[in-house]
Amino acid sequence: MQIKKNKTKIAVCGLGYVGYPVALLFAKAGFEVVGVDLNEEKVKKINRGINPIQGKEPGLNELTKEVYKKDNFRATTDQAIYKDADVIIVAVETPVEDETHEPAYIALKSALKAIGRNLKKDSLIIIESTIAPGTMDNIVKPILEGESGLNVNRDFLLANCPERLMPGHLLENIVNYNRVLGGSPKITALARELYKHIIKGKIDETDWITAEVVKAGENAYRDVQIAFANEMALLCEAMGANVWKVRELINECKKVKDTRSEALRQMHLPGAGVGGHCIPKDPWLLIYGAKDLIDPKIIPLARQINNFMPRHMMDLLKEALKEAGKDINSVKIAVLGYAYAGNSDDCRNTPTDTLLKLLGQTEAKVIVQDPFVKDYKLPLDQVLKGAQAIILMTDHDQYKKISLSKLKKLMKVTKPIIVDGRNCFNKEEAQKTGFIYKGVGNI
Ligand code: SAJ
Repeated sequence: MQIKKNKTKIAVCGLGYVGYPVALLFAKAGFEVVGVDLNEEKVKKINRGINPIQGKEPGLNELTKEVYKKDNFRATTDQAIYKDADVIIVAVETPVEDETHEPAYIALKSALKAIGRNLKKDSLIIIESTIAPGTMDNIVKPILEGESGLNVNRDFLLANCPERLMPGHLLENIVNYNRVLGGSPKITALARELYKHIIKGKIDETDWITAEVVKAGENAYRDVQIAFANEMALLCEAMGANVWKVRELINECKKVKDTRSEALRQMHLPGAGVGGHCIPKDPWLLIYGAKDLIDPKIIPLARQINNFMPRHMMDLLKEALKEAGKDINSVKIAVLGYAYAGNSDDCRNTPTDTLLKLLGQTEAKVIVQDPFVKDYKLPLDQVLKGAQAIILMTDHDQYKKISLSKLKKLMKVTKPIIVDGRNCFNKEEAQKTGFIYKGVGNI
């Protein structure tokens, strides 16, 4: 097969935050693209030229309009269109089970079955979803071969090119981030021919298992780095140090000229927890690849530490209420921030859910505010009025701008409390203003 813009037909399976921008970029590059999604509403929206992705995504609305005019991209729920596709990019969700942390491949398996049943000879299939190491060999290949009766490499080509996307930067990431491309050399060379139409970043060719381990591993590494910062915060609280000052001075060490890159030396940010669509799940995908073979310690422990942090916010609240001589069951608590990351509306796996569950076990009156999340866009003065404590869970810029004296005036209580999960307020200033202040790593 050859990759030619006016000839190669591309199908994108899954029109979420990965598949939708990828489909648009290939259409913009001049390919005929059909996006397949099971969500009828979403398909209708896309075919009316409406961007289905929520949240601030620079350039995505404009690209939606530009491609809509070119009329070479359409969406459908009809999986039979794979019959005409020369290239099929799979970008469906690959969550892990809450209890077992095992991959939940429902979407992936059903997509692969539909593709296998409609597989065209000599087509190129590329898996962009994040998958546990070994999935290409043990799940993807057998389903595609089993459903199609064709043989990989001989009758069709199969590659793994894991997405590396952050909400809020989708188009920028697809175009500029370096990518890893797993498959046999002939296949990765062909896939490179395809991706060069939309990717400016470097493309590193390797094999399936390496590509799978790199993607899950890079996020597991970040999770461990964050867990270290969180454990440092807990240690600093116990030892009476300010973790933010400690972190600043540790990172100051980067001034020492040495070979390691500064980023590798940077201690990460302690906080109220780790949410999002990838960091909480990818470590589990990574170790699943070695299930029953070895018993990893650091990676599960990092998950445990990071999952503890929203619970620790509750501990800090209880300590502060005790100092204030207040009973949790008779106070109002204002939780600031529901989204999992600052200045985002993305709430997937938000640590705030864990905190709300714990608060829900008390009689406290709890109110949540978040300027980016539809259900919580409440006026701050209404939320703060009469609140004995605020718990800062998400570092939205809006929260950092609130003056402490204004905060105190709005709360209108004696011995007001700040539990600061993201180092948004200055402890000394808060105390001077009359707050009981408990910050993660700085109490
Ligand atoms: N967090 C901390 N401390 C930190 C960094 C993050 O507590 O030092 C928390 C955040 O508050 C958030 C969670 O971790 O709740 C995840 O934050 P994130 O910055 O990792 O954002 P994500 O989930 O969008 O991660 C993505 C990942 N990108 C891909 O999977 C392609 C990750 O690999 C990136 O490193 C990360 O974006 C990034 O660099 O922003």
